[in-house]
Amino acid sequence: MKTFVMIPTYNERENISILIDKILKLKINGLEIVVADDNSPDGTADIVKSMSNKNKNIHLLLRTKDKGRGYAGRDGFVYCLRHGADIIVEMDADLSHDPKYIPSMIKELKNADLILGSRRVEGAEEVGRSFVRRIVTHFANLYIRVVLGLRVRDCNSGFRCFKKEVLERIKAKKLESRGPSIVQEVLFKAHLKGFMIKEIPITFTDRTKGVSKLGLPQLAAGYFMVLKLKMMHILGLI
Ligand SMILES: Nc1nc2c(ncn2[C@@H]2O[C@H](COP(=O)(O)OP(=O)(O)O)[C@@H](O)[C@H]2O)c(=O)[nH]1
Ligand SMILES: [Mg+2]
Repeated sequence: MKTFVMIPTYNERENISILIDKILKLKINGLEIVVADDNSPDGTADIVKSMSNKNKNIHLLLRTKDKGRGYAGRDGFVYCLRHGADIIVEMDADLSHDPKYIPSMIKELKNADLILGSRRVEGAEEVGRSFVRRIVTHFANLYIRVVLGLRVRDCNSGFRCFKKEVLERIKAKKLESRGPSIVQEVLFKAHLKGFMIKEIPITFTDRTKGVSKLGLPQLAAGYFMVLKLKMMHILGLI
């Protein structure tokens, strides 16, 4: 069994090596780590490159065109599938997602096809997030759940563990979100294909180093993408 951990990065030089070391310490069998970096000006890719020179299980996917969290995630998924992944874990680089949950996420794949590290189920916690950010996330979540008809409680979680079949069947290569709405696009398409989705509680800790890339334009594009996904579904295109 090969488990690929796929991490999209943009300007994460203060976080990425700490995260990779934490993941390696888990000693997961058949582990590969793929960092999908959009040629970050802060040199994140150089750090990953030098780590990958010492450890062949660390891969740098350096992207120089079509920047964006969504496109990077899409290419990261495709890379994992092409390199023989059985299980794919997707997570942020900013240490908001603690790798300690990865082994239980993998175990939970016995009971579902897609496991979400969730901030909105019993036992979950959010640490260090501003009130404004919580409110934005709360309403975004409500909107996504209503428009897309999802029963998932945390539709914004980018900490997820997939059986490879999920990414194959939703045609990872054809994912179309440029930005962070890829999170909802993947979730909605997996839901439409009938895959079983399960949430497990996590403690989410807001980043302490580097800055968030989620601004108003990305948020607006995300809301629009959710509507577009709904329209495409109504029209029978997905
Ligand atoms: N490759 C790539 N990664 C990105 C981009 N924007 C954000 N990311 C990564 O996506 C993850 C989540 O981004 P973040 O800025 O923390 O968003 P937030 O958690 O919603 O505030 C982090 O690992 C970022 O480095 C991008 O344009 N390209
Ligand atoms: Mg973050």
